[in-house]
Amino acid sequence: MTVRFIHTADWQIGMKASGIGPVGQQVREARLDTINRVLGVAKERGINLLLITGDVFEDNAVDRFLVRKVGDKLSRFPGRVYIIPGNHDPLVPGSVWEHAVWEEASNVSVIREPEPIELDDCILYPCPLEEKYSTRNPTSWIDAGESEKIAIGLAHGNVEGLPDADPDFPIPRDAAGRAGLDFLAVGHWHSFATYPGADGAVRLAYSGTHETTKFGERDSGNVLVVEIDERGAAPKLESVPVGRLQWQTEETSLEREGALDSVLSGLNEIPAPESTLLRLRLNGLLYASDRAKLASVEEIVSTRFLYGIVDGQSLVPAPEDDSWIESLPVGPVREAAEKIREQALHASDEEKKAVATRALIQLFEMNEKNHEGE
Ligand SMILES: [Mn+2]
Repeated sequence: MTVRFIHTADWQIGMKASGIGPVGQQVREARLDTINRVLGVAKERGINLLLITGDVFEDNAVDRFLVRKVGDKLSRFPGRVYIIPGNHDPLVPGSVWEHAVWEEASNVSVIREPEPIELDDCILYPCPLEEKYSTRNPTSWIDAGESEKIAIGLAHGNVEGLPDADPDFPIPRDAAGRAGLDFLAVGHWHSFATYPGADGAVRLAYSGTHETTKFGERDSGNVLVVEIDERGAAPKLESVPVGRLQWQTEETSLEREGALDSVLSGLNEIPAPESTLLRLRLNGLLYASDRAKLASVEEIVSTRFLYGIVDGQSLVPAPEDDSWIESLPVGPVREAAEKIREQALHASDEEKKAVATRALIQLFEMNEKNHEGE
């Protein structure tokens, strides 16, 4: 009998989303709203099993109203929900899992013991976490080899071999095969990622977070729809986008005069600016004739998008473009400009160059403003 379920994780409800000013509130709300989209995918496809593999909440101190809201949403799901606590919201005294809503939501099970749970057509092998950090493999207790039903593990941790990852709750890449599982659903890593076994079948995967949490997070904002036809069959996986916000990083190197024109037209091609957080990085050379356009780019980025920031700190004034300095009246301002230009071009380290570059731009802008209306 075919088993179908939704695998999701790392909702991190209550995430601070600091560093993006007042938009942080909208980012927090999106994480909550996108739960509806997750449940919508299940509804559209007639799926009545939802497996949540950890870090539903940012931490155990989040506002209890948020816990109530999440519990309420899940209680209205017309199917079964199984949740394992993750390292952000581990099962400790005073945790979010002590909230009354989890008792009230009769279709929702917060799993508190690493013990098999037998359902009609499959067996779950859950690995709830009870601490923030550990070097133990949370799946090591699972022995599903003798199971006649489809065996599904739920775990939270770092699959071995992740880039830049500490050995925190390490999960071997072949953990599913070792444990005799048909599929091991894993949380913690925010990107969708699959780990094919020697036979090519994917029995271990991260669904990734339902809603992207920050700039630079690849392939997040999805849920995973999993279908397993029978015990031993290769699971069929489909990553379905559900995220509402796009976190986009664009990087452009300005190499010639007028290069900002293509940056401006590129901004016009971004499809949903009202739901996009944009980080535009500019480097290369800035020509005097492009300074006004840079101001336009900055204005558009900061007003058109949900959130936008232009990082032009590493722009260098084009070296041949110093006629404005020569046009300054002879005196201390011009001498200063010449000294700063020297620093911007030839300082011994990059940080000094960057500081001088910014100073030169400021001096240039001050000079321009002084001449406005002339
Ligand atoms: Mn985690």
